Amino acid sequence: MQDVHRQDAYRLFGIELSPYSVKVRAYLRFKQLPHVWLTRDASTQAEFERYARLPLVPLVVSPAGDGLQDSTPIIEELERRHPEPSIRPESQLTGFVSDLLEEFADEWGNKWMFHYRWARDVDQWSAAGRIARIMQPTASDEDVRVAAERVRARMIGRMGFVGSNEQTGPLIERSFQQAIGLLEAHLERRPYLLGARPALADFGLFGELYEAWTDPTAGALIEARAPALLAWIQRMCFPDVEGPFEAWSDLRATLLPLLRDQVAKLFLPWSAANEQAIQQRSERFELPLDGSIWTQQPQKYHAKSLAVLREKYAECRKDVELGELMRATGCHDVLAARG
Ligand SMILES: N[C@@H](CCC(=O)N[C@@H](CS)C(=O)NCC(=O)O)C(=O)O
Repeated sequence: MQDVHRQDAYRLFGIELSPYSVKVRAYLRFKQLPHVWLTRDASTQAEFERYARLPLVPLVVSPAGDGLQDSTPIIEELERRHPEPSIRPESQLTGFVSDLLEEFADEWGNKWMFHYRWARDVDQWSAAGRIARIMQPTASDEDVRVAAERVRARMIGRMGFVGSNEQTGPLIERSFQQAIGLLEAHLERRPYLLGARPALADFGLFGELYEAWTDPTAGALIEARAPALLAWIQRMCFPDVEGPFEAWSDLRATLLPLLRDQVAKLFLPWSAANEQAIQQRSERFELPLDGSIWTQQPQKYHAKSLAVLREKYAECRKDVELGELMRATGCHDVLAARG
């Protein structure tokens, strides 16, 4: 049994159904950093509030007592404190591709997960029931059912925040199905996205795809169509170094289509339109995407992480091969724009 009072370890406050929480947990496991997983519930709320600036999980409290939030900065800070084994390929090009895919996973991949989880009755009840039970492990079935109904209503009400609605639902589902096909082809040949050891991109995509796999509808799609992806999801629960990162020339054939057909065609145009809507203080934005019209209210958080991604791209601007790849895939313009 884990000693939940241990103060000489990282304390990770999370929820099993939160993609960003399981992303950080997989990272801590990979780094073999001593840590305690704490479900954020009534019993841990007081400690959570002492360290959290935002009411969001995951929260990591270090043994020295500093609180870290937001999965990407959490991982980056822990990488600085504990550099080995590194999750960053030595090549600047693959390193940036990893950053880009992580951002794509956190922001666009989250739409797949959230949409599939809350769009249909069967998935809503599965997730709401699990959340309600985790929050009240000793409650009666009847109390859990009542709590699940509340969770279900609250989460359905939040679908609009990630842009899932009747108009966008079919596009989100097409994007997910295409993405798992592309990832399947890529992961048939290697244990992790960038070779024989996990990179930042693996942790980001794992969070979303692990959660999707636990849900009935998205999980059935993964199981039916993507056995290598499923094996990767299971590997990523306890990731390990199995060998070196691969050269871009080896990754290119099956990773380029993901950058071109998903990151450049869907995610980055959406990012740019979302950013513009925030700047113009619009309540909604619309853009043509994949043959239909995307419409949603702007997502504030995302504009900040897009700015960070652009800074990372600017830092790599001397890498000619990266510039060529970003141009060839159609990613360059949004990444190089001033914002
Ligand atoms: N960008 C943040 C997102 C964190 C986030 O959205 N967390 C969700 C759960 S996945 C949350 O805490 N929602 C409010 C709640 O559960 O009370 C990260 O990467 O950590």
